Amino acid sequence: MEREEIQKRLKKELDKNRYEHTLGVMYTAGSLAMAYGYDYEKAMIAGLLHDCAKCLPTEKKISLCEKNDILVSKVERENPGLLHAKAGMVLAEEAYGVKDPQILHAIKVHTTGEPDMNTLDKIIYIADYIEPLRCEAPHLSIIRQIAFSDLNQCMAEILYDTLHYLSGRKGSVDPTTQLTYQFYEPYGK
Ligand code: DGI
Ligand code: FE
Ligand code: FE
Ligand code: FE
Repeated sequence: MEREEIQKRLKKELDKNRYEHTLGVMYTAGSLAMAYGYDYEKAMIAGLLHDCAKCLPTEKKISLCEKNDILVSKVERENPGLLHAKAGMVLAEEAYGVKDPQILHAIKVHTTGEPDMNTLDKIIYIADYIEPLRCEAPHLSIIRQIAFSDLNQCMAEILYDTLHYLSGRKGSVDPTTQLTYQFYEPYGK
């Protein structure tokens, strides 16, 4: 599917705020790609689709994963907000015709991250956090600057704040989020 066609379809599938966030992530991912010499069209497609499964019911997200033999962990079952990443990878391929394994992988890991991410993974993870409509996270202004100078340091800062935020909430931390932080922590300043 062409980017414009994907965009039209997402406008119907997502609620208004989520759609606008998605456009923010698309353009921010494109900008980060330009800053780091990465294929910006590819980054924009990944950004556009990263939350494509966000507005599906939990049951639907679980079934998308299970029928593709993707393991749904106990933590994911108990915190279904995590599931839209893996389900989004499946949906991007099945419903939007994405075949590029790097785009699919970036969607898969955009919520928890994973240790030793590739450039596109980091671009999408970071764009999701810093896009212009995001306003609730702390240190956003410095994190937005770091995003354009050092992707690994930026990962460290975002993960630090995310774990701090999660520690004050009821849901449990996904072990992958913890492992991702352990990997990037040394890059923090
Ligand atoms: O889908 P978005 O809201 O755009 O962003 P996202 O996919 O990065 O999801 C962000 C939410 O996911 C945020 O509320 C924090 C939460 N999250 C990230 N890591 C974990 C987590 N929630 C739990 N329970 N455990 C985690 O490890
Ligand atoms: Fe998301
Ligand atoms: Fe995120
Ligand atoms: Fe998002």
